[in-house]
Amino acid sequence: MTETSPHPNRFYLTTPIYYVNARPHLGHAYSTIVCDAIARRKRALGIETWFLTGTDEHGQKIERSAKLAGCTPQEFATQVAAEFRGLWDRLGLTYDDFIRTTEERHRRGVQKLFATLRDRGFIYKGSYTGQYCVSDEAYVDGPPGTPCPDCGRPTETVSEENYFFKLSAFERRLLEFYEANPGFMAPESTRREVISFVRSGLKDLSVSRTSFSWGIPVPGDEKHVVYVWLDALANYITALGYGSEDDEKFRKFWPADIHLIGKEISRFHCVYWPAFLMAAGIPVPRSVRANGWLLFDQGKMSKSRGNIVRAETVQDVLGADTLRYFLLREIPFGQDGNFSFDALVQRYNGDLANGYGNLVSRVVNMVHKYFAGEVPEAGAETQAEAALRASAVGAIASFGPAFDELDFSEALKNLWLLVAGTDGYLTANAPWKKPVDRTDADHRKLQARVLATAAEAIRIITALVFPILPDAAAKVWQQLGQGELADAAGNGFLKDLAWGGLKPGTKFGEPAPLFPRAEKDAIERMQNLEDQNNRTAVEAASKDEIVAPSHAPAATSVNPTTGTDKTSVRAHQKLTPTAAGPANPEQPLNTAKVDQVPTPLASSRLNSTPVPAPAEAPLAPPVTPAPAAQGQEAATPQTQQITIDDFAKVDLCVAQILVAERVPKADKLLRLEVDLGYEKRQILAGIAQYYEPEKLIGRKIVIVANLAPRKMRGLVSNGMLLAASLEGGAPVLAGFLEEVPLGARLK
Ligand code: ME8
Repeated sequence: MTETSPHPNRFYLTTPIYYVNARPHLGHAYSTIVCDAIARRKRALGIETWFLTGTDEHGQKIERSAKLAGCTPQEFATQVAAEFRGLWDRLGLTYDDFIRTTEERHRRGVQKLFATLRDRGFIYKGSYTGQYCVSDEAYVDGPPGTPCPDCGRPTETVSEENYFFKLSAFERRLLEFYEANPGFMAPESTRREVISFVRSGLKDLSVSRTSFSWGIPVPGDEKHVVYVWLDALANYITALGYGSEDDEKFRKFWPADIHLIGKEISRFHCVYWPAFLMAAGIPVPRSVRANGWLLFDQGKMSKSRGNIVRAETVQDVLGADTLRYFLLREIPFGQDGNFSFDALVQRYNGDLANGYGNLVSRVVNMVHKYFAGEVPEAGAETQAEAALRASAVGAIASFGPAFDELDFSEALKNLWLLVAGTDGYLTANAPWKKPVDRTDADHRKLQARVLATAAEAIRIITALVFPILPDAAAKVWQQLGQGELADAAGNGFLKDLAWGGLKPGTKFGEPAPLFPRAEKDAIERMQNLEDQNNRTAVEAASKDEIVAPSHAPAATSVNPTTGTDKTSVRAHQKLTPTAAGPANPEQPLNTAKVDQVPTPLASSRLNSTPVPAPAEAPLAPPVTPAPAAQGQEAATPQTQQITIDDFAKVDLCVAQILVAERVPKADKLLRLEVDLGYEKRQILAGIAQYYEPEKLIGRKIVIVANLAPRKMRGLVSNGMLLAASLEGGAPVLAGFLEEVPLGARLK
């Protein structure tokens, strides 16, 4: 950051406020842990620090999630917000405030901001007809059917009376601002992306919604709720008291020094937010810093993809410090990075157990053993001590700037050179071994010199690493006889950190293990904890769910239009990819079978051996074949056999229908918007004659997700759904009796 702070001895930093539609996972923990490490270092430098986090609880997405969960949005939000807060507390994160956007203090502040923007002439009434991505809560340019450019999900068409913010008026001003403040946003990829977005032209932005009500009412026109991003971004000032009688903190800490965010929300923070603030006459934040994505199993870790790992799992097996160290050391800040249990255990054993932990334990134990736990007088330095001292002094000089640039990985890598250097110094001087050519007195001198010097190097390492390994550092501080690290940090001990602080005669604390070596089963234990948690989540969800007959097109599924019991015909049907793929999409399903597409369930017919499924991902309900069906099975023509590799090419996924509507002038086609968890899509299906669109909403189906997109009637179909194709009858959509997460793969 190059800008001069208006309050150099204060620091205000924020995390994104997290949507309450998903439980917290490692991705959220990553951003929050980064902020916690920064906040700890700032405080330890004697800087008055305010660290804010919280939850984003309004908007259409949350309203819909609550509806699906069968509770009110407020109940839903309260439960998930408590989980976020609970996790931050469990991980020992030192946030100073946790804001929920459903709080009164926030409502008041948002309404004041909205009124200020309106009074200053930046808000006008208009109407918006266009596309909206509910998942990102973002307006999208383009005709109906345009996918969201950010997440790729299908957008919904919105036509509403809205209030607009004159964003277009800020195009020049924002570009000038970026130019004058090169440190405002980072990394460079974010900066380039944002600048090119603004350069391509800014349109006025709709800042209210009228088609749903879960939000903050627009002051003076309560049928509108404030657009959720204006609502959410304002948390950074409402939490400080903006809009209330007591705005002392706002005056003290604003503008923020760092808004730390994930890279996908840069536009909101680097374009909309400064524009809102400029329009309201409020100073803009000093910097926005974007972390890259934590990836797991090749994709961005996210609830919707179903590839999450919980922070609790890592904490329970290897401790919270290990998680912090891994995230900050392994992933260069700003870049995407892979998370894997393997890499985690490797770092743990290599850097913490065998590295820092082992070094501390050797030195502390030797001081106890040879000097009754009292730091000896080091005596005169030799070249070896001078070299180690120089390394430590270098570490003090370089660690801070790298850390403050958020280059944690580099900072830690260099600090670990000092760990390795100290280790090497110990080994080279072997204070535990007296060579035959040395007198006792000489050896004693060497022991004193080496152990006092190594202990001092450990003190420096510990002080520097404390923001990243707070628990371990506190233990080492005790062992080095330095007392409570929390007290030292409260007194700004880092500001005066210099070589030579460990005084002779200091009494060491008892040695205690820091990072016991992780055994082979650590990975398995973490994996088991995750599996167990996934199973519990699925079971909990299935208990709440009322499985209506229309959700269960299996053994006794009923045709929604005719009411016919399908048991007798089910057996000789195949689950057939439906609609958008093959020859004539308008052809009724029962005659448009797509046998050439291999389907897993087709190869394990409904009335034959159940498909082997992993316990955590129930596939299809067990099917008891009806006698008649068994008889018919033999008559079913056998399809060509395929190999498992052939089958693996077909991506069959669980999806949920969000929107279903008839396609004008196409009697057989329905336009569906389905949620795969990790993304939303539009699919066209030739089932309009058999299913009432309204009855399909909320239903979970199976789709072929990797079918090449196809255009029909001017609309793009992205995949096809599976249904049992009945000779001469209606198709029956494939579904599940048990609860299955969206995006679960059928395999
Ligand atoms: O976007 N890797 O909330 P959200 C790295 N409510 N960081 C990740 C991550 C991953 N795989 N997954 C999540 C919202 N994050 C809005 C923000 S702010 C005024 C409103 C982190 O629940 C990262 O910081 O989708 C990302 O920006 C944030 O969680 C998204 O949280």
